[in-house]
Amino acid sequence: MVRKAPREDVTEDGLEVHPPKEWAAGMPGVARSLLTSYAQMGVGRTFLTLARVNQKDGFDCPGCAWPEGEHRSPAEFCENGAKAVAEEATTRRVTRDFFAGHSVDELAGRTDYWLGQQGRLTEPMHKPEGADHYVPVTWEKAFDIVARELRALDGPDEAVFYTSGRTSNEAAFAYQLLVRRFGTNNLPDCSNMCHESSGSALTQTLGIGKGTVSLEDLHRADLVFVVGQNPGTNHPRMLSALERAKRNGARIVAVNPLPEAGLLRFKNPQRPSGVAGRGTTLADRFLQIRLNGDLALFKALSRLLLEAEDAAPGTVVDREFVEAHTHGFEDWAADARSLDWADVEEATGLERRAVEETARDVLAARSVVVCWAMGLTQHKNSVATIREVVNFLLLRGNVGRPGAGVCPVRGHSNVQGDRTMGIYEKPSEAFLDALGAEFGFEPPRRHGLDTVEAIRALRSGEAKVFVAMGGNFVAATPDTEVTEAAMRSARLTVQVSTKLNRSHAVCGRQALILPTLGRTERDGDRFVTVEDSMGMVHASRGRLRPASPELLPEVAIVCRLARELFGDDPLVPWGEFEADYDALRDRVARVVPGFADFNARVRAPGGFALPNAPRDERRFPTATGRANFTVNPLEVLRVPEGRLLLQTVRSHDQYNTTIYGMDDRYRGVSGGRRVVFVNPDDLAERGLADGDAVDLVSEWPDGERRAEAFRVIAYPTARGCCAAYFPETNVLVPLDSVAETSNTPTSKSVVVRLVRRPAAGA
Ligand SMILES: Nc1nc2c(c(=O)[nH]1)N[C@H]1C(S)=C(S)[C@@H](COP(=O)(O)OP(=O)(O)OC[C@H]3O[C@@H](n4cnc5c(=O)[nH]c(N)nc54)[C@H](O)[C@@H]3O)O[C@H]1N2
Ligand SMILES: Nc1nc2c(c(=O)[nH]1)N[C@H]1C(S)=C(S)[C@@H](COP(=O)(O)OP(=O)(O)OC[C@H]3O[C@@H](n4cnc5c(=O)[nH]c(N)nc54)[C@H](O)[C@@H]3O)O[C@H]1N2
Ligand SMILES: [Mo]
Repeated sequence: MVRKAPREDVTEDGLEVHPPKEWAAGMPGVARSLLTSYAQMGVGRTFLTLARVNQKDGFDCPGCAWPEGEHRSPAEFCENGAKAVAEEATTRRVTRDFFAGHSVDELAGRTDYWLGQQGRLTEPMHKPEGADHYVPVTWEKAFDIVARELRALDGPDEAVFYTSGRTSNEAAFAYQLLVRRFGTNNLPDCSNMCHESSGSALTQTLGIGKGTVSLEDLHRADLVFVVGQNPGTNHPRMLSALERAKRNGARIVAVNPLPEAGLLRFKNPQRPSGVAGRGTTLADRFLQIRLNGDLALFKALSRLLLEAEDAAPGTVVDREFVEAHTHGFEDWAADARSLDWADVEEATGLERRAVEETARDVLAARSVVVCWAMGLTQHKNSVATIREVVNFLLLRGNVGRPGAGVCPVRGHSNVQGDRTMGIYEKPSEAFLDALGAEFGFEPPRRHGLDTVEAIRALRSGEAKVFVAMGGNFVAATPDTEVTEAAMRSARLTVQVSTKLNRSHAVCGRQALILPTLGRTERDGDRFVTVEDSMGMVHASRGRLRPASPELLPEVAIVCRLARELFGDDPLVPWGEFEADYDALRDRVARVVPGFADFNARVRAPGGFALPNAPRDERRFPTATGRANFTVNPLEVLRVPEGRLLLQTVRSHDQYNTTIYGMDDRYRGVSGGRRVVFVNPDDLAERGLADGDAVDLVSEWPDGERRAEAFRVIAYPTARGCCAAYFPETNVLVPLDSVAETSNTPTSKSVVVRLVRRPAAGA
């Protein structure tokens, strides 16, 4: 399977490569964000909009899920948050004339960048079966088409309802209710590709699928690990929290194959010293680990802690905690003690001394927080790796006390809230019981399809209708060629979207685009709510005039579709929900634990915190009723001779599949995205050099996959590893290469070989 570079990527002529930066944010960050905003929004709108980001009476930044905290500065946004806002608040528009002028096939030949640059969608559009263009359609007709196709199915499980993570709590709750009332749990979401591994590992070990720290805990920690995460680009406001922790005396350990700018040094744009000075050195220790080496690292650290305990019994292991609150310690400890150092060194690429020094950091710290993101979640053994992080923390009682705990850093701004509202293909019995009791129906009990399973079901024809509440399914999912073919075979695809993207162009035989409001826009006098990465729920109120008078809020789209589908529904007052989100929130309050008195509490400034049993009361609602130590065998990922391990990452100029621009400033790249970062020694071994053109070829039992035409960049990544951007490299990730238990595509460990391309003109 070959993925050709779409036409606009031939701007690669302008590609320039400079040495990577050693610090993040600061003045260039802010100046950049304002420039981006001006270009998209105009000056007045820029100030009006950015002034309202993350303020207590404003809207939640659609950038990431990092919490806001108590003391907000007047500019509580970052460079990349501003880009996310500008992308949504742009004054550019996609109109019916645009669709008349561009066929669906032509749009499929464009890049994600070009598509996103066209602006906001303005009215519902329909591609009838056999047509080559989208044509305008009324909302009534659009809902009629969807309802008809859903009713025509042989059963509700033939439909799939995807969700991306920007959807508000209100829309998510209404949407899952519609889907379950229709009769299926086919509710895959972007989480399946994102933090599903965290959810799986944490639910089993701690009894909650979320983190156990508050922002305050991070500020108070003695030692913070930042593992498999690039906060300088993806969670820039987290750098302020890390800086604050440092001022309070914390040490920071960065674990990453790449020396990411934000991890090394930070200039805080919101403090005068940040603009001019040298900024703060963030990471005290940088462990340049091999891809997939983290399970070995955490196991090795635990083993060293156990040895320290043997040398001075009663001083290292938190016996009281282990005895009172955990299960499985002895089995786990026996396994950890048998760890083979040669395996650790091979898996991590780290010297034993570096691991030993890190263990000393841990021994010196009263309280430890481990933060992580996609570097830990997108591997075959991700769930095991995260369970090993939990073991490491439990050992010294670093869960459920101030300054300590697990901190999976979420991606999309409401991905955590969507899950809390029931967007989940494997809902708990308790949730279904509560939902059924509240609305008087029997929800389906059979578990539904996750993202990878949904693609398989579309491919085999078992699923026929695909509905997406946001996101860009075909571009975000793995195995591009396979997924695109699967999607094109669907009878109907429906995309509820703010902006044009590839999933509108690579669509089913019949397709609908339903344009919706973004976070920044006024929804009458209503507000919605979101939950951040640390379980704080708060209101979000858009202020801008909607991009077009034709747009409907997501809640209205769900409710009107429901009314079309169920007619006069005696059980659910869809009309009332659409008009009055308080009525909807009252129902959430009765179904979802932790939301009692939702309407009153969410109106308090800053919102409210959801209960978190491990954090609040050291209670672990697991199968054993305790926090579980687990045994996770170390299997060193050995790469065949001549191959490299590829990770697919984000550049500084993208939001997942939304490409803001062609630069990756901190990594020193400008003017292009088809690049692959490789260690200079690995290049030399292969007879390759910086600047060479290569194809990336991944190997899998069912065949090879190829991504063509990448420029090699000699880069200080860990040996044996390389990195390139997603979504361009998604074609290389086989659909069946997934994490055990969580079924997350293994986007951070793809075995590839680099194949030199013939010189230009040859
Ligand atoms: N501006 C911006 N913000 C975003 C996003 C965006 O695209 N743009 N996306 C949002 C979303 S949905 C998410 S999930 C988050 C993603 O946030 P991140 O997880 O920071 O995103 P990635 O670019 O995938 O970066 C993965 C990081 O992990 C490292 N890594 C990869 N493999 C390994 C490994 O095996 N071990 C270790 N220790 N490190 C490894 C990589 O070198 C890189 O630094 O960001 C959110 N915020
Ligand atoms: N190879 C590889 N693949 C990956 C990853 C990786 O690291 N490597 N990361 C994975 C991760 S972590 C994630 S989260 C997924 C992301 O997967 P998705 O969430 O599906 O993708 P996005 O690119 O975030 O979706 C962007 C689209 O969302 C729509 N949108 C934006 N705001 C709104 C809104 O408010 N409402 C509605 N209805 N629509 C809106 C716009 O039309 C925009 O085009 O990708 C995954 N794919
Ligand atoms: Mo994500």
